[in-house]
Amino acid sequence: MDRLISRSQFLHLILLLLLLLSIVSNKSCINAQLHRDFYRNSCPNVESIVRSAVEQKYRQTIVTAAATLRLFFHDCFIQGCDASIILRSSGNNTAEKDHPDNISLAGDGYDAVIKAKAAVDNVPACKNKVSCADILAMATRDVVALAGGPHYAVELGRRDGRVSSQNSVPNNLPHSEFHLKKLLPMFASRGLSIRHLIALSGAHTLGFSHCNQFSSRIYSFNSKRKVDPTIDSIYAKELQEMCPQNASPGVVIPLDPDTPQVFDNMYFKNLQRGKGLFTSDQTLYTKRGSRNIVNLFASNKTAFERVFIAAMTKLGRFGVKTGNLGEIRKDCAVVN
Ligand code: HEM
Ligand SMILES: *[C@@H]1O[C@H](CO)[C@@H](O)[C@H](O)[C@H]1NC(C)=O
Ligand SMILES: *[C@@H]1O[C@H](CO)[C@@H](O)[C@H](O)[C@H]1NC(C)=O
Ligand SMILES: CC(=O)N[C@H]1CO[C@H](CO)[C@@H](O)[C@@H]1O
Repeated sequence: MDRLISRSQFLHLILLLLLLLSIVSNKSCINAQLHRDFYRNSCPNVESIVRSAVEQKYRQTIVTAAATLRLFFHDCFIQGCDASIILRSSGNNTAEKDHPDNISLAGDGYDAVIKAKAAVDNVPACKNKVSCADILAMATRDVVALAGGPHYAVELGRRDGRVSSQNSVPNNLPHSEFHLKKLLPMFASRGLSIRHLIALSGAHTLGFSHCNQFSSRIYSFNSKRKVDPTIDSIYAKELQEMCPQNASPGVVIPLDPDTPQVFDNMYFKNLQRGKGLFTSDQTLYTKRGSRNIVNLFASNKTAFERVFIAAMTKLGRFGVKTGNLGEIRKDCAVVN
């Protein structure tokens, strides 16, 4: 009768609380703390310092571009973008980078970060102010632009993780033999849509792979067929020539056979012609939903670049440590 609040008022209150809760939790999820001018006061020239160090490294060794881009992807996927991938193994702890899935995380990506960090720390005001995680994010943006890709603004303010364990690698990195069905949830759980997944896979416009990542596609597809029918037959022959069954483990094959050093949308044109190197590449072209997106990116470079930038920005927010979490590592390869 004289209840303090009516049942409907009570329900409204609950709804309001739920709404507030979801806003709060959403906020911590999207990491509103990252922002573009994070170092405006502490190290105002950080972007140009990193860019010139990375540019110098790229001019010396062009594979720096692919190596750095892949490093960023692995870092963010394994336990958030916290530069844990850069830590080296110590004592009884085997770091992420020494897990077999790191194969071809070419040393030049690490080197680019170490050199850029040295350049930043060489400026007295900036010394020990800029995280390795942010340097990796900036260096990645810079190599994409240097290789001919789009230039984009990078959000900053990540702190470096203090843990890197080989045990955190399995299940966190996609494998080359995965089909869309297995790839999608790995990206979705990091807030990345199918469009993001496809645009990010466009990073395979750069760099190289070892033969073992696709040898089953050209030698032992299944009991009936030797060669994966989704591979263009001429391309399959070329791959068999470059990667004989007893190929030395050092042999590497370009992911984009046409323009392996240019960040362009050739990757998507390759998929249209059955020239995706991995199952995880060609699978993007096998179902209509994803094929439409591949076709869009193949025909419209601007559309690809826009989604790529959005996806990199989103990837760059995943699991970041801000505020009091983590640290600013003095040496990117070891915790303080
Ligand atoms: C979609 C799932 C993905 C799978 C299954 C995958 C798998 C692989 C594999 C197996 C290699 C070759 C490793 C070797 O040398 O043997 C490779 C290379 C590479 N990946 Fe991916 N990748 C994926 C997504 C990505 C993403 C999202 C990026 C970056 C945004 C990326 C960037 C690269 C680059 C640049 C290389 C060449 C590295 C080099 O030449 O040093 N990949 N990837
Ligand atoms: C290595 O293991 C020993 C004994 O279990 C432990 O005392 C030590 O702290 C460990 N070192 C590292 C770097 O984890
Ligand atoms: C290509 O994509 C961009 C960005 O989505 C769009 O603005 C433009 O109209 C597209 N161009 C064509 C020719 O469809
Ligand atoms: C660049 C790098 O750290 N590569 C390492 C990857 O992992 C293997 C072991 O699985 C090491 O031997 C490599 O040195």
